[in-house]
Amino acid sequence: MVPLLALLLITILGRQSFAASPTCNAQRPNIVFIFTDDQDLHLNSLDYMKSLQDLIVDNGTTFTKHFATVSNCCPSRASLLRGQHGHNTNITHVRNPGGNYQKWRLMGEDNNYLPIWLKNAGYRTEYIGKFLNGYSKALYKYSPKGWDHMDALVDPWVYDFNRPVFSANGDTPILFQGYHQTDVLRAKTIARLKYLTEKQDKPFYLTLGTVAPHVRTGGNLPIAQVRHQQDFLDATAPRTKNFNPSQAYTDQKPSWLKEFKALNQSQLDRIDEHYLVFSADNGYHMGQHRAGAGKTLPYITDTNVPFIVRGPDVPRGIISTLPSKHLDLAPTFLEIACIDESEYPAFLDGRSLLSNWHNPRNQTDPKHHDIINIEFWGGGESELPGQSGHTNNSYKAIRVIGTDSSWLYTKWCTGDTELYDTLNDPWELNNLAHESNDPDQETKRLMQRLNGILLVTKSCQQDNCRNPWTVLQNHCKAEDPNCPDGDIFSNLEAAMDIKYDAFFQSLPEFNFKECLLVQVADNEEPFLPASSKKLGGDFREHVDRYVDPTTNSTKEVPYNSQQQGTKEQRDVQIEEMMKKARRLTSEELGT
Ligand SMILES: *[C@@H]1O[C@H](CO)[C@@H](O)[C@H](O)[C@H]1NC(C)=O
Ligand SMILES: *[C@@H]1O[C@H](CO)[C@@H](O)[C@H](O)[C@H]1NC(C)=O
Ligand SMILES: *[C@@H]1O[C@H](CO)[C@@H](O)[C@H](O)[C@H]1NC(C)=O
Ligand SMILES: *[C@@H]1O[C@H](CO)[C@@H](O)[C@H](O)[C@H]1NC(C)=O
Ligand SMILES: *[C@@H]1O[C@H](CO)[C@@H](O)[C@H](O)[C@H]1NC(C)=O
Ligand SMILES: CC(=O)N[C@H]1CO[C@H](CO)[C@@H](O)[C@@H]1O
Repeated sequence: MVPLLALLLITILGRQSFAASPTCNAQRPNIVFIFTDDQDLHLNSLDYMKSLQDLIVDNGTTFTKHFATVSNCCPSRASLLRGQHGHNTNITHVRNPGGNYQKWRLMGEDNNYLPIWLKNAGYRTEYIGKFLNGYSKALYKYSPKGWDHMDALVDPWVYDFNRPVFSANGDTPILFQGYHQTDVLRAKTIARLKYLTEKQDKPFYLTLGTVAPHVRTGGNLPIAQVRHQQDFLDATAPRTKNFNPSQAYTDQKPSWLKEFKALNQSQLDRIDEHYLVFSADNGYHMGQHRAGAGKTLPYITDTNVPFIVRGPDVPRGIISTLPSKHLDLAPTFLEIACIDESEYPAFLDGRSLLSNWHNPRNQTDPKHHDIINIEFWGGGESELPGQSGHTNNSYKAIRVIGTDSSWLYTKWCTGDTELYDTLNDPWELNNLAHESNDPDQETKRLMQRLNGILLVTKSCQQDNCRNPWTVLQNHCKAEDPNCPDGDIFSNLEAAMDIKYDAFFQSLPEFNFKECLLVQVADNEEPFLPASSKKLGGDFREHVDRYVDPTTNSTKEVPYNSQQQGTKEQRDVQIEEMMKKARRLTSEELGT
């Protein structure tokens, strides 16, 4: 129920002529963006996807260090669509009060986001599949803004693979009887691609958002198409080094995670069944750190997602370790669309990745470290029956990604601290900040630097997100006229110089005041610089308490009587599917 935006594939098809800004190539490529829901990078699910391997991986560049900065569906998608951190969109969860489609609308974030920017630049914008959580039978008339064509799955049926309900452009929702949701998504996408490439001249941006391999409502296992149910019967969830680890490791974990009991045989069987059912499209964490199944945690399985780009001038068959994050995609698409930088929205926190895509082998200076801010507010969840979620799951984390050193540092709302040396401990087992590991002076000095950077990134806006070291440098100068010039703070290694011990020691240690379900500025002091306390508030309406509209259906929408997705249905086109489709009645909608 709490989906993590996961597999991302961007394939840039042909090029089409179109008026463009003078600084840019007039041939503007089409952009096709495919993302699945809750797919892992580290549990090998991509190995089972042959078409993906043949069509995209072998013919594109795979980026192995791409991150979702909030490991949860709605915040992650909002962040991608606005090019901003979750702390600036304030869409911080999948449901009220943290956020969902209704909060997104009420804050007016839908008046200024990616499809609108691309449309203004002359692109045709289309979207098929799952949009933001809470686009529901009560809200379907408020079709997401900015799309020339929007065909969205409607709640509460989004996770019912055997009961596909879509609303096209805000029209009465349609039930596609007799078909599996994934087949309907495929047929719809093919029909739109035909239209876009044959029947109109604009360059286009098309998103396909699948629900697979997400679990069904209530943590029930997803339903694969009938034709795939016998595939991969022998597959089991990989026993990674941090899979169901011993008590000594669990004792080092923070907040609710340290309470996990070792997974017993029936839970392990369930995890393997879950993996098996997923076969072709797989999940997120499964048994790592004893957490049964799900996301919402800061660890590598939950935040580092598959990301592959295929297109003009993107090398084929390459693996790149250049770091990036979802909120960098909006500026990247703006650059592809030849929009002049002076016209970019002021609030973007990300940076364009286009030069990385064109030169994925170009490792920058090995001393250079990329800082990835990871954050979460409110409830963490488990999708393993018998293992419940927990409200104390707010945290602020940074990943420092470098070729010579690499770290994950996390401050939890419970006051717990975690530090992992992710170069030497990639499965994040030895918590160097934990008292049982008796942190030495060097570790403490390192944590003071990481605290300094976290103070900036946890609430950064715009340039401060791109250059957090500069904020520290300016702060140092403001506090101390003798603070040295130069690029002393340009990377972690330079900042480790003992000359700066006093400065880093003088910084307050970041701690949440308490565990809350939402982002409240006063709970997350201090702010560096002080102006970042606005948390994106200049670019959205303020919404505090709000109500999710509901309707009371008096009649149930029928499930397909049999499981769908047979071999024969593999190539059925949308026109054929439409013959059995019908509009939902007002009794079914409750309107
Ligand atoms: C490689 O990266 C460096 C550092 O970012 C940059 O200065 C240089 O222009 C890049 N080279 C190419 C070919 O993109
Ligand atoms: C395993 O643990 C779950 C959750 O605590 C429990 O419901 C189940 O009965 C246990 N199974 C076995 C075989 O002990
Ligand atoms: C959450 O953490 C706070 C602070 O440590 C603690 O007082 C509270 O009991 C915790 N809540 C739950 C439900 O465990
Ligand atoms: C974020 O949203 C919550 C809930 O809607 C609200 O209470 C809080 O004040 C907002 N925070 C900011 C910084 O806008
Ligand atoms: C639906 O039913 C609930 C419970 O009876 C009621 O509180 C609510 O007002 C109803 N909503 C609508 C839109 O009729
Ligand atoms: C879909 C596509 O472009 N496939 C190509 C992938 O790369 C191989 C080898 O270069 C080509 O043979 C395919 O046509």
